[in-house]
Amino acid sequence: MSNLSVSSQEFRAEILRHLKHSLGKDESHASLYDWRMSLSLALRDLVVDPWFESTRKTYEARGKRVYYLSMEFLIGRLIEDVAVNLGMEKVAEEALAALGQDYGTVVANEPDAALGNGGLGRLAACFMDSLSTLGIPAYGYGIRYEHGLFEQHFEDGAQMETAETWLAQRHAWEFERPEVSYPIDFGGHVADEDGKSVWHPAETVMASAYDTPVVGWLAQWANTLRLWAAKPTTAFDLESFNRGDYMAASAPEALARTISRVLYPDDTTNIGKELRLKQEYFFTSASIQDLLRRFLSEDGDLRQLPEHVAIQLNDTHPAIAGPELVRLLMDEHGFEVGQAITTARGCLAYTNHTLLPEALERWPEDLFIRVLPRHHRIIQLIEAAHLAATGSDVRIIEHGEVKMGELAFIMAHHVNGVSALHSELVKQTVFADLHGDYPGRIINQTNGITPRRWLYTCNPPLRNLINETIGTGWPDDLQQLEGLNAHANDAGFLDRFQSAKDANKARLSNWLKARDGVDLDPAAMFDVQIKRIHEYKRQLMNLLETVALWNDMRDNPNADWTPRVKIFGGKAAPGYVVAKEIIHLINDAAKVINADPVTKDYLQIVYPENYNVSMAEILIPATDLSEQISTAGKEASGTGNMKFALNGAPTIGTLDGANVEIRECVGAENFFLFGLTAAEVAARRAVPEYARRAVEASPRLARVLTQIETGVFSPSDKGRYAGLVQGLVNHDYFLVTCDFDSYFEAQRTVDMAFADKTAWTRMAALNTARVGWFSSDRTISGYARDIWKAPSLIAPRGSRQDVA
Ligand code: 26Q
Repeated sequence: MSNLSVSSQEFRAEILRHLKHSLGKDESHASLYDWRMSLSLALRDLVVDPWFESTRKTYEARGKRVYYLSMEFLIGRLIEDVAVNLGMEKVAEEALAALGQDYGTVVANEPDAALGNGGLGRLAACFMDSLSTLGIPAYGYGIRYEHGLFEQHFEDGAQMETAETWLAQRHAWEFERPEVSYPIDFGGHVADEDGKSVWHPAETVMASAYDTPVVGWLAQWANTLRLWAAKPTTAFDLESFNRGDYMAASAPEALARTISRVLYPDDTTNIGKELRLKQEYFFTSASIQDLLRRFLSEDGDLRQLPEHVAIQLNDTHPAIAGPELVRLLMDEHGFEVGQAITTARGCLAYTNHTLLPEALERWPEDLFIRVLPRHHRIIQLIEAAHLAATGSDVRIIEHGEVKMGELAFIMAHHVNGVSALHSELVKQTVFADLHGDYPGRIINQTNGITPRRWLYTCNPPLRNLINETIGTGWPDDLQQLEGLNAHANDAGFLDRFQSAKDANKARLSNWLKARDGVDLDPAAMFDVQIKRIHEYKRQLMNLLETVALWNDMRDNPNADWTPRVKIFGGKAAPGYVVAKEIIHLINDAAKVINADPVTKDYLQIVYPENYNVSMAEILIPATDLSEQISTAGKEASGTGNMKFALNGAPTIGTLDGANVEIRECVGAENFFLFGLTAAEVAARRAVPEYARRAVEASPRLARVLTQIETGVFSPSDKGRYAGLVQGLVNHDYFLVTCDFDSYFEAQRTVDMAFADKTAWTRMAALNTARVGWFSSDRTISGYARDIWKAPSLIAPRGSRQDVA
């Protein structure tokens, strides 16, 4: 089913056909946008047959479909992704070249689909890729936000946000499905009528489907990402219109459209906003209605639903799926409550992504009743059934709040964490009591990343070297990278490995120069921390170490320093004041340090604006050192950590999240470990004044804090960071002060290691060779086997022909 048979001449004709008939342009008037759209549409055409074929096979098999419900899909760009999966990359490049267009330039014209905040949303995108590559019939369900994650700009070093507008241009990849739409009800009241509870909603909006095909490796299979847009039930209120009140006439439309207007940019604080709850119910209800309609059109007997439907909840954001499914089974299909709950639970599973108490979703009960009165009653029934069945004292509704974590757990047949450590902590902390009530329900599925995007596509130099060294079978069987181990002492191989890294560093340097006018020293170590800005991720500790290093360099300017570029990237939630102060401080410190003639050949800080998926694709292959330095016990998994290791960047990191498993795979000698363990963190918090003591014990740290506090980096506003520093000395919940010395020492070990070029390259290559296990194909196979019981409908990869 691969499209390798399309020649570049034929494909060029297809691009021109779209230019003419879809864009209405001729060659002489075509803009970059026109070329990009024509290329995308020509590629999309090639996905349609595999997509239909997959749908047909799914229908014939009458087996199970997986439904992945997620508020976020952080997709990024799609042109290269689709071209690579179709085996059409070269053909597309040649066809464009024949038309006088540069493939790279056209590809870069595509806006990122930024329908997510960070790790959770990107994980969903990697999972969609793997579900298709593995040939598991699946739908992703989410929201078609009109505005994705905000764009970040710096004004005098401070973060400013502007609205993202990816849909201002036509979206090339989607198919609008006006005929697929469902009413979504809100508010009103529940009446008892003839012994039945009947919901009389106050408002209704329509959920309207937009489908994007997601094609897997070599186009063996394609699934669907179905995103819902909110639309009014009627275009406008004709009565008002006829009265001449045109504003009132369009009120229902405005109201409806706010629901899918914008992605909430918070990723760790539960904001408790009514619109957020409406968004959650909106897309969850549409998805459940859609999958029930599909099931009923094929099978009929709803008691069999769990044999045909596996619903995965990506965190608690779609946790209303439980009560919604129970509601539909009871109110529309005559189930009695116990049977409805059992049937729903047979379908549902829940993935937890955080232990941070402030991130756990809870809704004020009065708000919940106002928006979803029927579901409130159903949750009471679910809670009663749970209490009766287990004798537990864990409630879903407590102290005037509806707790979505407890709801998701109780309604799921399996609950999983996202790394080995995290899953253990889920058992021991947030869900300890429920774990006792339902032993065996909590399992682990360590996260993974798609090697198609995160190695094959984003790192051509390394891809080519790997192909030449171990063959071309690895993109859908990543454990084959182990074959590189045998070359770890081969000087020729290591040379080529280093050349690939150098080429990627040069690419990054050129890109940064063109974008921001920044010059990088290609011989320097590129030390990179890219992720959302959060106190627990400790970008601040990285900055403190940078300042301490700067001090040491100035104290001793003639020593043999290892040149470093400290690269930061990431956005802060707009309302997260401390995170924004940290961004400001990094930029302020960059200004002073980068201008210092004493250290300028050895130390530079770079913080490019507006970090996103596409920037990650340039930064990660160019990285020498991966920063994964969260407070142990706080980062559920991390997935950036896997991307760096795969692209040949050793980690400096704590024993947190999947770092633990990465270190086991690559070997302790190829990982720069530092810091307290999760257990030590918990113990240290009990020590009175632990932060003050740590600062007193570390003159190096004390000096840095004094510099920041007294305005060395903010001369025009000397008190700017007094609060930030006082917060560290007095609270330091994330133990930056306690881990500082250990981190600083580990960084000096890194300096020494980097100075030995051959040994460093070997370490980098061994990272690549040994992290094949972190493919999201492995993760999805685990979900399919342990949770979904969903088979693949394509031939096992060994029995297929390898295509180079
Ligand atoms: C909740 C309520 C209201 C508004 C927003 C939210 C919200 C939105 C997004 C809460 C959390 C998120 C995202 C969380 C997230 O990205 N978690 C990360 O998930 C990754 C994939 O499992 C892990 O690798 C990371 O460790 C984890 O931080």
